[in-house]
Amino acid sequence: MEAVFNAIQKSAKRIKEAIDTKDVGYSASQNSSGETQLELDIKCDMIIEEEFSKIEAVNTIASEEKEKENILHEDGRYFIAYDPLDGSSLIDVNLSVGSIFGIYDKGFGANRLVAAAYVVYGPRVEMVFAKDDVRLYLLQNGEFEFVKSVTLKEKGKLMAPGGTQQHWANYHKSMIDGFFKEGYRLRYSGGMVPDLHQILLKGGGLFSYPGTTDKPKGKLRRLFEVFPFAYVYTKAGGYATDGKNDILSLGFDGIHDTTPCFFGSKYETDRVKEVYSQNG
Ligand code: AHM
Ligand code: MG
Repeated sequence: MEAVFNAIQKSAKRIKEAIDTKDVGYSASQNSSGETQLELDIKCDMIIEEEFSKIEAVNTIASEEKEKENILHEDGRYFIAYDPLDGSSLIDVNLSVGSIFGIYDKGFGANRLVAAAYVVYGPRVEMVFAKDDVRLYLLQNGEFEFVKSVTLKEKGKLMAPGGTQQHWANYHKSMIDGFFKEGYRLRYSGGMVPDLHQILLKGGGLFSYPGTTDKPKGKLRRLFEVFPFAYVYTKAGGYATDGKNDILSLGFDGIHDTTPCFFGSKYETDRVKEVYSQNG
């Protein structure tokens, strides 16, 4: 695991360099969700693949930017699913983006997660690594330095409501309105990494990306995005649900499968489960 942790750190430093130096242009190819890939996405994907290729313990990788998984070392135990540059369309407007990693043992699946990590490329570069606990690191003078362990409070103050409101279910809208009436403050950038990072570091709240009339299974991908953050939030003392089930109990159909998802502290996620068990 130490080697995987180091490979993530090396990738993050190289990706930061790529973000700082590479011109952003559109490439001709599309990823498997049908979006035009930015050249930078592809570059970041290659960086991570290169770093994991050097680690014998990594059996297979699956990337949001690749249609299929890729076997690296048949005798390795770890299966790693990653989103190399989440929210990459935000680069154009100079908002924060991130990389997300789910580290699975001997095959993919939420119940096989043994660690998860993400990196935020913002005014500073920070990494959160969750295994037994959740640890925050800051990139300083070329090295990631441990800052502190992170835990969520029982109840927070921030609300990050994703998805197109026009397509929200009425009960979802009432639930979100209800939180705002209780005094929650809107904090939503459109990048799940900085949005979830903010809620985690400020002690709690709710990030949601529900199923909508146009996208009943949500937008966010289980293996690359949702399972890793569910692991981080759960280890930090919070919870992640698809509305009814614990995210960490879900299966998946295909590596690009998506799910509605809600991440937060206990108070807010209990409310989600209550509302969604009575509706939908
Ligand atoms: P991406 O992996 O293609 O960058 O998409 C994921 C991002 C998340 O960071 C964010 O929460 C979500 O897409 C926002 O999507 P939208 O603006 O389409 O609702
Ligand atoms: Mg993504």
